[in-house]
Amino acid sequence: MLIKEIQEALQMGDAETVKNKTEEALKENYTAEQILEKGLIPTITKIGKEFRAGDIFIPDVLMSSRAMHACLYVLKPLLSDHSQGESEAKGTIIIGTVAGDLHDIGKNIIAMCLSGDSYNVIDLGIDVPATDFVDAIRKYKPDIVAISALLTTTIEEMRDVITSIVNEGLRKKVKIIVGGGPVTPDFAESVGADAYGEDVFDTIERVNVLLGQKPGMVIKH
Ligand code: B12
Repeated sequence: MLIKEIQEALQMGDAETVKNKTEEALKENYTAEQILEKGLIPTITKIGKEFRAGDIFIPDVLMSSRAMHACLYVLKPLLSDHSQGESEAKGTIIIGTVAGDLHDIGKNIIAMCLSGDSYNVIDLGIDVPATDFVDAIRKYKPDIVAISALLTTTIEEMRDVITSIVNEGLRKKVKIIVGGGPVTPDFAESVGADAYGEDVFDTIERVNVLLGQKPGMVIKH
């Protein structure tokens, strides 16, 4: 019932209700993972379809996106945060959305869940130029570089990022995983990535395989 209320408020772009209902659901012992998987992701996917069909418009999407962030804000502290120390982390991951692309809902969910799966995640944000990915590899020495893009006009930026990593002699030091709406496994291969992640669960699995780690979402209660 609460999940349905969260979904309805998300659809209406009512951030305050989404936040309150998320808090209520947690008190009712729903897990952060359940709220994400059963409440948020199906609704935002539905909103995407409606946007594509021309049934709703950018302001509606923006309102829902703000409401989604209100929910993620409540859930974040409940997922284990490994950004403060590497001692118990399974590895370090830098993640960002490519230059020219402002979409970050999927990236944020991926970042949060990887953090919940005991990775130290450094989020470079949106509209990240290739040079910033390269600088971040030098600075943070990550095991994995995760690249997001949601537009057919920006997925080619992934190629630029990977080419820059190669040109700077850093390619052998990192594994690269890419994802986002228009990205396909074939595209991922063509740009020289090591893996493609379709959704959050697929991504966690692939990251664990890339680094030879065991899965295990760690949710704090
Ligand atoms: C929300 C949204 C917006 C919001 C973004 C808000 C935000 N803070 O992110 C706003 C309104 C700003 C926006 C703007 C635009 N958008 Co928009 N947007 C969407 C929408 C409706 C939903 C995207 C979303 O968040 N989905 C939910 C999340 C959970 O899914 P996801 O992002 O796909 O992420 C999942 C996977 O892809 C994967 N994943 C994602 N990233 C990564 C990274 C890695 C490393 C891995 C492994 C996996 C992974 O895991 C995630 C979790 O399951 C989509 C429609 C759709 N169906 O996707 C259009 C869509 C992406 N937008 C589109 C367009 C055209 C635009 C605009 C150009 C519109 C305009 N005319 O101005 C601008 C571009 C702005 C820019 N420069 O980036 C088009 C793209 C078409 C195309 N093929 O290129 C879409 C597909 C809508 C459409 N059909 O027309 N948009």
